[in-house]
Amino acid sequence: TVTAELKNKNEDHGSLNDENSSERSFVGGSSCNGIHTLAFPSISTSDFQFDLEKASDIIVDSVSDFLKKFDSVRLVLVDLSDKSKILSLVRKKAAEKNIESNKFFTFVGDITQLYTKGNFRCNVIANATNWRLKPGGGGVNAAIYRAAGDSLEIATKERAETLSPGNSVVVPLPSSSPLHLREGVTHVIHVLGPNMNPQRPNYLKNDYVEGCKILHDAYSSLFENFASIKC
Ligand code: AR6
Repeated sequence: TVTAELKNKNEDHGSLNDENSSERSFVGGSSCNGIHTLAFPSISTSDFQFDLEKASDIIVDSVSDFLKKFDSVRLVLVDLSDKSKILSLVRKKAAEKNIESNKFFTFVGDITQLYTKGNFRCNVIANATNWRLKPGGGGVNAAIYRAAGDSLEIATKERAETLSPGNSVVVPLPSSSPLHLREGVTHVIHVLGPNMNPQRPNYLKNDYVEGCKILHDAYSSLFENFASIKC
């Protein structure tokens, strides 16, 4: 899988040089470069405290189901550290299931700097959000709102006021947003996963029957919404 990551990085870097040698701006052109790519964090497994073994099973099953239905897409699970437990669990289980490593792989880095820091192009990113779709809090939600600027909050409010667990909403990023301009991200998909943290709303009190169902629904909704975006 490491090889697949590097290979994909290099391919992206190469195509960037061919196309955009003088300018690193995505405005006015297709940022997906023909490969519709979704980068997503592991939903619910940090602040929402969802079990990592169960979450990794659900990620791999959902990815596998999705890739049976769609061609010419890439799904990329992202986390900040190369010591990420969820990344190693998912890599192992994806290999056991023989999931094609050029269509699904893991990437270590900040999801808000995939292009500028990682030379990796993703036209769509997912956010592990809260039910009010509010900026701030912590984790990836705070990072994405910080990187995208105020226009993400405005664009989000035009699409939805709140989200229920297991659902997602697609938000087109205005081309003036720094996340669009610098990173080539055209859409953010907010996803609300199940919450196992007693300090947060909609706490599931360790009910993993319900929790697993909601996490499964969350990934299905995320991937279906991603597939509905025109590249
Ligand atoms: N880039 C990539 N991955 C990240 C980044 C980043 N910049 N930041 C965190 N992660 P979490 P949740 C990974 O806690 O568990 C928020 O306050 C992180 O290591 O962001 O669904 C919301 O407002 C982990 O693997 O989301 C909600 O209230 C994954 O992203 C609540 O937290 C998800 O961790 C949602 O909690």
